Amino acid sequence: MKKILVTGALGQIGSELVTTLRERYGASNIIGSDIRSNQAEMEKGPFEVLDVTNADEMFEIAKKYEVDTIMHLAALLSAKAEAMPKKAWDLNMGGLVNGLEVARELELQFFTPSSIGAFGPLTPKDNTPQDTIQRPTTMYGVNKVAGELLCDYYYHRFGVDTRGVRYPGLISYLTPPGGGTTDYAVEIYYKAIKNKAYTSYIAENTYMDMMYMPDAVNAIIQLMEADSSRLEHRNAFNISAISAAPEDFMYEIQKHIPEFKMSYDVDPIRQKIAESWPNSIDSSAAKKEWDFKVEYDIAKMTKEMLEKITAKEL
Ligand code: NAD
Ligand code: AKB
Repeated sequence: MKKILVTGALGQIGSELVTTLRERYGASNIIGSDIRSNQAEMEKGPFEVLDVTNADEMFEIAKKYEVDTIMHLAALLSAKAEAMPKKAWDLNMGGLVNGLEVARELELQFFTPSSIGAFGPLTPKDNTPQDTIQRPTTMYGVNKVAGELLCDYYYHRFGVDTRGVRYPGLISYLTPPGGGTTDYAVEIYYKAIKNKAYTSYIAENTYMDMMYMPDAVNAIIQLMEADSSRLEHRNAFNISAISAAPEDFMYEIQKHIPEFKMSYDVDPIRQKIAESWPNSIDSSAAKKEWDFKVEYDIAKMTKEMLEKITAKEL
């Protein structure tokens, strides 16, 4: 039976990952943790207030619960990291190295996500290969490339079973996104329902990879349960479900809300980040090495997002 410590568990991914893990492995075997607390979450299973930049605290909690795995999610996302680069470095790199050290000392399996943000303007933009040029121009991207290399290093140097994916922009209705460039693809659904209109801060014809949260959570489980001997890459697997620009979301939403209108008021900072990322990435290494697959395309996701948000807002 698995025993897993999840950091950053109250965030967009963690809040859904913890629920799925508790269903799969038993509530008492999943220890949620975050720098903040949440009474409702604390009542559903073990939960600890943990600042990942505190190495001793992370070690003590992992030891106390005798976990065999850390899923490390605590981080600052791209737009916030660009606004607070030094804080991003301290959290994104400091938290990661602390997690890897705990995994090394206690011989734990370790998962952490990288991002399409690990690519940059020199990376091939279409069908971006698994192994390619990575010269990101954002602090978030610098953190993600360094993190991918650090996870590889801990595997090769110390034998820590590190695994990870490069997530695209994730779309979900349960917990709002934490300050990224792809957040528009979540906001658009809320505004479509509330105002029948959305002003996009990302320009028309700007393509980025996206994925619906249930597929993103399943990918973690698929990868962590995969046969280790099949994994040639281990960390930073490209995974994607959808390549879309703002107008693609508009067309899909209009199938359900015909009066929905879209306008543009481009934010130069997030637009520049978006333009430095790929249009679409190639997930073939993940498919080959651990049978990565998704269930949701943009049409199926849009239908469910609109239904779930409508039910939630009632
Ligand atoms: P999020 O911003 O929604 O959640 C991050 C959580 O970390 C928050 O609950 C926050 O309270 C917590 N946190 C902040 N500082 C902390 C600290 N010092 N100690 C402990 N917890 C702290 O982020 P997310 O979207 O859930 O992302 C999780 C991971 O997935 C990150 O590494 C992110 O880069 C990566 N990722 C996310 C996406 C996406 O679209 N959501 C895409 C690619 C990669
Ligand atoms: C962000 O926009 O920062 C994230 C990501 C793709 O890493 N959603």
